[in-house]
Amino acid sequence: MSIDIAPAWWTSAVVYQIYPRSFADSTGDGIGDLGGIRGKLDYLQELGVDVVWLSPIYRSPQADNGYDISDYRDIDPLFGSLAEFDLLLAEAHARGIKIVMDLVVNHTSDEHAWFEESRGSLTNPKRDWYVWRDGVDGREPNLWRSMFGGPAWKLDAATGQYYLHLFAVKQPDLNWENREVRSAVYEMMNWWLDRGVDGFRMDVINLIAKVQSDLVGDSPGFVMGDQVHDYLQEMNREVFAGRDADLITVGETPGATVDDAIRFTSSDRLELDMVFQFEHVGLDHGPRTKFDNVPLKLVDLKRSLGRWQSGLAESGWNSLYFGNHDQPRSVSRFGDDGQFRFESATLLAAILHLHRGTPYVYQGDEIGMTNAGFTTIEQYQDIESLNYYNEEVAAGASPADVLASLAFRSRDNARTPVQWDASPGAGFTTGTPWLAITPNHTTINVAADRAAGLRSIFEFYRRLIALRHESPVVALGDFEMLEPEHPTLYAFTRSLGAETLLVVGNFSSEGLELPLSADGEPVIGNYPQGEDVAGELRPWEVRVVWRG
Ligand code: TEU
Repeated sequence: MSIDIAPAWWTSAVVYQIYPRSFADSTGDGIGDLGGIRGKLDYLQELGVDVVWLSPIYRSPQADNGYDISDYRDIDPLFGSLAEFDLLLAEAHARGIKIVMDLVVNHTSDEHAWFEESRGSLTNPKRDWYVWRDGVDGREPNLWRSMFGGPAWKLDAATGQYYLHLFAVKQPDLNWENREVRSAVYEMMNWWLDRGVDGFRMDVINLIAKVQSDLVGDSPGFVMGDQVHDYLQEMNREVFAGRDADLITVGETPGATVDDAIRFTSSDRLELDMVFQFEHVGLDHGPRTKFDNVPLKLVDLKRSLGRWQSGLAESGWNSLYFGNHDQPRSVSRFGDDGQFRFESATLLAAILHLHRGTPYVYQGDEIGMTNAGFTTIEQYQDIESLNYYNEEVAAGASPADVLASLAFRSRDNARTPVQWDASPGAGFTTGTPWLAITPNHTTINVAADRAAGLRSIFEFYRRLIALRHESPVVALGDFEMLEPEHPTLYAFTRSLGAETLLVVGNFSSEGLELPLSADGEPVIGNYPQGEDVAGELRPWEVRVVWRG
């Protein structure tokens, strides 16, 4: 690989995602807030992360926990105020931590002033800011389904037209074909950047471009319009051009292929720095819905991630993630959250962080938090989970079966409060938490993990993050997958110049005989050093060595 220009700073950076309502509550109302985040900046600095991405904190009716925004230029009072946000920004920057905002501009809340005007009348100047169509034969304009169940269109009685909502009814899609909409978004982005934020994570940004001819007729489902690339290039010219190079943009792009990602992220195209792709988190989804579980085969995971590694090797850049606020907890999904929780959480961390790309740590993963273990529908709050339950039960499914699906796939699994200590409020709140705290917080919590010495998952993450900072091989080295057909071994090398790093991990609770030599100078591993068993990996063992 030849590097003729200085690599971007984010090639050696690690991002930490905060889901504010579940991170830390400083007021006792049971909901996390900006004061809570400020109180944990030392913790994040110790972990060593470079960037914090905040899930939405804007003013919002909270129909989708803030992904339904009613005012892009204010902080929801649940979380604090603009003044407190400025404090957070200054205190984070003082510690060398950047702050990235979630940018949700495929849709707004139906309570946003823009939509209230738009729905007012057929002739309102903002009518065309959203996607309005007449019905066809007394029903919706096309056959699209909302991501959260039901048709993607809602009839608005006042004007007799339907508006498009790819997500909840309360999340009407903006019409990006309209130049005024785009300008209003760019102006708002500039306003935040002028305030000092360091970039944006762009929610479902590939969905902003609709194929116009699909909007009426029998188009069965959304397909990304090619204009998305024009929009992003325009955004670059109007927002990012001329600003310093320390910013970061990451687009969330469900359904994007490797080829799409190359177009989004090749540096010469001036669109995005990187995207979140979804292929590897769909491998265990059933054909009908994501709530049908198909046991994941490690060879499929390796084939998928390996293809993204080689696909973006020459141009473009990967983001690396196993979990976020929409996915189950990674240790419960890909590891063993019982007997081998420490081993599998650290194995997953090492595998992820040593791929080529920018790793994203989801809050709580750094202490191996697990799925929620909810058993009744009353425990759930997530709109997707509740809609799914109601639809399935209405269609005749047994509630117990639906609850079993939610227990492994619901987004609420990752949204339970961060477990800071063993106290009744888990150190998260002194009040009643908005979503139940996982009972295992009495043993799985930050305080216990930090006291666990060699078995601290936090400490293992801290070392991996430091390794990326220090080692050009980790940041930039070429990736090569080894033993792709092995059912339980995940093995690869990273190499740069004369240096090669070898990573071998055992994705099973049984011992594994190594089909390759893992000799070399130890870098990091999750079993006590010096006790390696030659030619063998113990349950969920990961071993990383420099190869001479
Ligand atoms: O998610 C978009 C998305 O496509 C999925 O991750 C989705 O949340 C779900 O898993 C579909 O089954 C983004 C946000 O991350 C999510 O929290 C929001 O609900 C959604 O957009 C709408 O803004």
